[in-house]
Amino acid sequence: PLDLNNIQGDILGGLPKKTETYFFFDVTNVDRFKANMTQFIPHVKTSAGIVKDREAIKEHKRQKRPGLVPMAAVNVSFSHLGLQKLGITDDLSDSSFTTGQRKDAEVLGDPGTKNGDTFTPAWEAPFLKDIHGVIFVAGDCHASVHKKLDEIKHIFGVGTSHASISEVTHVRGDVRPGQVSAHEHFGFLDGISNPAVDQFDQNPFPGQDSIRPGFILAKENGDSRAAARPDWAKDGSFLTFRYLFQMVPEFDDFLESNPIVLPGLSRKEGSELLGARIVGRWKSGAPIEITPLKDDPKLGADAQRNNNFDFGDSLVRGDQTKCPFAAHIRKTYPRNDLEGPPLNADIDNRRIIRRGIQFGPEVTHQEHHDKKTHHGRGLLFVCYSSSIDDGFHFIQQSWANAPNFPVNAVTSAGPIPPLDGVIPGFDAIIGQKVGGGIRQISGTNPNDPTTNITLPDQDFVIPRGGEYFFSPSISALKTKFAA
Ligand code: N7H
Repeated sequence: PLDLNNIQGDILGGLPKKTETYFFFDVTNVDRFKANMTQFIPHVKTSAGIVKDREAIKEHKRQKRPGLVPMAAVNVSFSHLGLQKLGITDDLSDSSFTTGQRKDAEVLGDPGTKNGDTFTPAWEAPFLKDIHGVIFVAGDCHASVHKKLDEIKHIFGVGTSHASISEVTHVRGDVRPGQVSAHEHFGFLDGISNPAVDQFDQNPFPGQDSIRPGFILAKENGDSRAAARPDWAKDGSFLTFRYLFQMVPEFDDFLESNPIVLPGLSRKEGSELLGARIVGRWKSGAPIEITPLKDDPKLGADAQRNNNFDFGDSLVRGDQTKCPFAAHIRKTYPRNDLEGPPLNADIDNRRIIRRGIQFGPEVTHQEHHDKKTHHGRGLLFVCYSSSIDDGFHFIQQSWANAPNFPVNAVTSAGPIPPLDGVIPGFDAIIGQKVGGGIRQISGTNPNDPTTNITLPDQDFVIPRGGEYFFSPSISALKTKFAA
């Protein structure tokens, strides 16, 4: 069985959170840092701790006590540069991690400038600097998180003459207010579909695929790179962080200006349908594969049903009537398009566990009126997997950015034959055009699946920073990162 006391809590259970602060740091004094780590490690929330916290939250609700359970949970993660700084030279066998995200940004398709061979992504200044690690604190309210973060900063002497780390930058995420608290800024319910991990998620929801732990945790059953990795990497996981800004008024304007015209649909309903077809779910979370033309909020909210679908044999038939091939959830997890016959491809190594949180304010009247973003908002995207090469990096580059995918997808079982005249197009949410070309998607109109719709030049999601990290096990923290 998995040793839940040894695995950081965000990976398998997710830190319970209304707000979360990511504190990016550099190690400035290695010896002092290792000594400080000994004090810090007991603060790190484990997966076993998360299971207990969940029980406490359930009990709180059962007893109908007011407010939230006061809580602040801490995890820590290191970049390749951080490992180097600490003198840890083992190869973790992931080239994206070793390269670092700033250098990977060109391949990911991030906007930026090229000077000779050097590409500089158009990121916020702190993310262009070296970052050694990130300490993140999630909790029920700002006061709980502040208090905890102050304790942690105190341990590392931050801001004093005996500091062992210095702050590079910090970013704060907050779930959205009221009714939309579980929805991301475009308005869609998020956090519905993550894989269940064997030996941790005992009762997967209908339609929720179980994967072996080694697809998320290094050196566990299923990790194809296990043999190449050092012993201490066991039960750690790679954390991909992306600072993603969302152009919400512009996205809304695009939907409002391009309603899908179908008999019986009002203009407003036509716009909502376009949004649903771009994502693959209605704002309520209801999958369009189950309810293609009309939202069904009860279905969207029902965890027993809202993930219980696949795409039938529609890919084989080239039929996008129910869900476009380029819909965000179909691009990033094509389900039986690849896993079903005739390919029967195994894509468990493409699964990631997503743990993001929103940042920034609600859209103001002024922004809505101007159809233009004036205040930064979006998603602090975080995901875990036992390989960034096979997970995030691959999904972004070879699926979301690739207009042909999943048609012509090359899998271990061979390519899918081209479909008559249908090029699926970009993932309109996260697909990046990688230096030119017209951004198009097909299949947005259920009655006319071959018609292309052209997306505006300005992407709806804009990366402004990020890094790749490794979240070591507790025993690795004690033996390799502390003294
Ligand atoms: Fe995505 N969105 O609001 O449109 N995502 N995503 N994502 N995403 C999902 O199923 C969104 C991003 C995945 O298992 C939902 O839980 C936005 C990146 C995967 O069926 C919604 C941003 C990557 C899934 C969004 C963003 C992914 C998924 C449906 C950026 C990886 C699960 C809710 C600002 C490269 C698919 C749900 C499945 C679902 C949105 C980013 C991947 C609503 C706004 C960078 C694997």
